[in-house]
Amino acid sequence: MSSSSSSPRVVLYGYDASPFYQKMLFLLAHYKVDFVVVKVAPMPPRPALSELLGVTYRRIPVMFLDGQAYFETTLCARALEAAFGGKPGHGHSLFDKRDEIIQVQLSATWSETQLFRLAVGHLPKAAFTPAFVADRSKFMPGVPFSAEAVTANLPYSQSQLYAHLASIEAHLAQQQQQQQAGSGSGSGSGAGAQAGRFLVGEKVSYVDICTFVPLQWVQSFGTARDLLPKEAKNGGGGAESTTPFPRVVAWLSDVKRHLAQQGLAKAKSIKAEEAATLILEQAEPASITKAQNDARVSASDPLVKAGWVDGAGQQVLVTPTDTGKVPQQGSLVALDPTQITILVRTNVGNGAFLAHFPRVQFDVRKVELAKNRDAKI
Ligand SMILES: N[C@@H](CCC(=O)N[C@@H](CS)C(=O)NCC(=O)O)C(=O)O
Repeated sequence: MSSSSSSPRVVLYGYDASPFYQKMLFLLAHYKVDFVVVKVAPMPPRPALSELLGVTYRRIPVMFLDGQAYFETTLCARALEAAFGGKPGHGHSLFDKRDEIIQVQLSATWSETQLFRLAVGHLPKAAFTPAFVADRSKFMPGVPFSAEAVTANLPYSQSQLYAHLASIEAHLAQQQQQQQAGSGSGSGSGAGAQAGRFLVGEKVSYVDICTFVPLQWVQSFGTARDLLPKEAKNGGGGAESTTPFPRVVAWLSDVKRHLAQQGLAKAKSIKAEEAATLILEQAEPASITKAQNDARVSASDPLVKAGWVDGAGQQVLVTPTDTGKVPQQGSLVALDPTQITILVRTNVGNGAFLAHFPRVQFDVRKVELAKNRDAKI
């Protein structure tokens, strides 16, 4: 039972106000991938995931590619890159192979953690409805989350944003100087006016998209308009001329333009039931069996040595350690140095699919040890 070759290979779960969901729309637009979307609520419960697919992981987005789940957007990006990056009819590779790994690590810790937290520190007052405050206080335990707390801390958040923007501005200035020196010395890259406009070279890269997401989010709030003014409507230099960071504002516009040129977010929304059927059809038993046969759990893995994990086939819980610390249960298929794969069984019917998590910022341990988990992470 396999789905037709014209079925979209990607199913994305999310809601429009989520910046990480928007990031996935940008990536899918860049790679020119046909995909469908299941819109879910901005707060749990999300029966489209929990009831139909047995997904208890609480964060958004969740992406399925060829019937396999990818939790966490950098992992999603790398799966999309492997499937589509640079292939005929798809967008260029977003990862420079010379320093892909370091770019991924820096994006995850700098853009996605530090800048994202700063963006949350600039949320407008209207966002803080009682239900949202109650939910997101549980989502980020230990981080005071209320209109009052965010307002009281705004000078710090702005000072941090100021420092990060100054670094990006200086980096862009350096890039442009090098570019000018390069063309002056007759090296003749011939790359034209766009060269050096992006963070790591002449083309949009993964670093651009990761860094763009939280900064564009702040820009859209208008709560830091002295630093990041909204774009001038007519595309003139108005916004750039009133900010200390004109290169950053111009770079944000360039990334936005690149994404718009890719025909941003033309996804079709489908019903949760239809999506679950499609995913479970694509989750072919043969590829699940193959993954189980290739199972990799090394006896020298630190978690195996410590007795937190015994081996493949065992029921484990995988839990984010930074935000939304809700575990996902499944049977362990692979524990690689950088990635965790489990088999998740659906609550209804007899479905099952492979689910992948990064290892950084995720805890994995056998179910029997679950009681210790909250104390440890
Ligand atoms: N590092 C994660 C972060 C995901 C994340 O924090 N998502 C937010 C939405 S933007 C979320 O799930 N918030 C709580 C919720 O929507 O229930 C990723 O890259 O996927």
